[in-house]
Amino acid sequence: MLIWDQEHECMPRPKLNELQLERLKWTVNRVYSHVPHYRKKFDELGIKPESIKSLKDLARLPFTTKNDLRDNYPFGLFTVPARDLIRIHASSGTTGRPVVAGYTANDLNTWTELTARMVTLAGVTKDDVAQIAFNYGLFTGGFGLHYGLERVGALVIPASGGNTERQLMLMQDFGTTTLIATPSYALYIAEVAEQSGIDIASLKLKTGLFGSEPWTEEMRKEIESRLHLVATDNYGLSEVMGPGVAGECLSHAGHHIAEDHFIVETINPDTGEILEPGEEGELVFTSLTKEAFPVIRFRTKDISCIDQEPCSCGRTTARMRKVTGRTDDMLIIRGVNVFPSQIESILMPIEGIGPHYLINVSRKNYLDELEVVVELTSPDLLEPYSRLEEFEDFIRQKLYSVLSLHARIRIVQPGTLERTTGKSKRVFDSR
Ligand code: DLL
Repeated sequence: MLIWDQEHECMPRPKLNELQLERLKWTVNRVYSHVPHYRKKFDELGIKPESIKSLKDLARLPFTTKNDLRDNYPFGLFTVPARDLIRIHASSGTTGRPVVAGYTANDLNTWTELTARMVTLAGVTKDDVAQIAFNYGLFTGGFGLHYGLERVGALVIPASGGNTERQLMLMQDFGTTTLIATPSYALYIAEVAEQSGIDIASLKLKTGLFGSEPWTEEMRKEIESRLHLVATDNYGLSEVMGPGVAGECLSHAGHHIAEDHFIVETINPDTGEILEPGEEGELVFTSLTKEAFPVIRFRTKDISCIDQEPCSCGRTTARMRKVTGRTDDMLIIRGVNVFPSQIESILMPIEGIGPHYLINVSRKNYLDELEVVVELTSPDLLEPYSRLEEFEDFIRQKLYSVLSLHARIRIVQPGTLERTTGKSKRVFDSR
C-alpha cells in the first residue's frame, strides 16, 4: 500500500509528540502575539506562551467555539493582514454568518499535501481519473480535493456539483475511476444512471471518496453495490482547514488524522472533561502549522472516538471512528435521545424502501411527534392498500424496537423526496 508521506504518517509516537509540542508552542506564540481574542482569553487564565511546556499543558488553554468565530467575523481571528492571504473559503452555515477561512501560500501548500495524503490513503494514484462532483466555490470540498489529486498526479475532471446527466456522460467518455462527492450526491448519481439505463458495472469506477456529511455503514453498502466501487469516507471542516483533516485507508479501520498538523482531543460535551482514547465524545482540534487562521481547541460538535494504536496499513497516526452525528444533531423526542444516523441504520436494510428519507419532529398538545417519511423503491409496492398499512406497521415496529418510540410512518412514491447535489438536509424539527 502506497503511503504519501512515510516520514510523518509512520512516525513513532514519542517522536510525533515531540514534533507536536514544538509546533504547538509555535502556534500558541503566534496567536498570542497576533490575535487579540486569544491574547485576552489567555490573559484571563494567566497563560503566557511560555506556559506551554508539555503537551499536557494544552488542557489549560481555552476552547474555541463557533460563536467565537462568529463574533470575530470575518477576519478577526487571522494572524496576518488580508494582503498576505491568497485564498478565502467559507462554510455555508445554515444560520447566521458563515465561518470564513483564510489561507496563506504556505497554508495552501500544507492543505494540498494533506489532501494528497488523504487520496493516497484511499488508494488513488496517478493512474486514476478523478471526477470532482463537489461544488467549486466558497465550499472547501471542490478546491480542497482538486489540488491534492493533482499533486498525486491523478487526472482531475473538475466537474463541480450538479448537472447529473453530464456527470454520467463525463464518467463514460473520460473513463472516471474515482468519484469525489457527498455520499448523498453519489446515491443520486447512481439513481439517475439507473433511470437512464446506463450499465454502471461497465463504467470504470473503482473508488469513491465521499465525505462532508454523516453517513452510516448501511449507506456505504448501498452506495458500493449501486455504483460498483469501494466507498471511502473522509472528514474535515472549514474551521480546521477543509477536507484533508482525516481520511480512511483501505483497512477501513477508522480515519487517519493528520496528527503532525492537528492535535485531536475528545471531550465530554457537557462538562468539557478530556476523555481517554476509545471513549466517545466531541472532537476538539488544535492546528499546529496553520499560518493565517490557526485554531486553538476548536469544538467541532462532531461525535467520535480515537484509537491511537498503529493501523494494519503501517501508519501510526491516530484514527477517529466514522462520525455519525453531532452534539447538536441529537433530537430529544419525548425524553428519548435520537440520532438521525440511528434511524438511517434501521431504514437502510429494509427491503422495498429506498435510501432517501425525511425525519419530521413536531409538537402537538405539548407532546413530541416523530414522523419518518420513506420512499418506495417501486410504485407497485403500494398495491394493495392493506399491504401498505402492513408495511408501515413493520417499519414502525423496527424503529420502536431500537428507539422505544412510536413514530408515524409515511410511505411515498419513488422519486418524491428532494435529492441533493451537495449536503443533504433530512431533519426538520418544527418544535
Ligand atoms: O464539509 C469539509 C469537507 C469537504 C470534508 C469535503 C470532506 C469532504 P464544512 O462545510 O465546514 O466542511 O462542514 C464541516 O461537516 O463539522 C461535520 O459535521 C461534517 N462532516 C464533514 N465530513 C464528514 C464526514 C466540510 N466524513 C462539518 N462524516 C463537520 C460526517 C462530516 N460528518
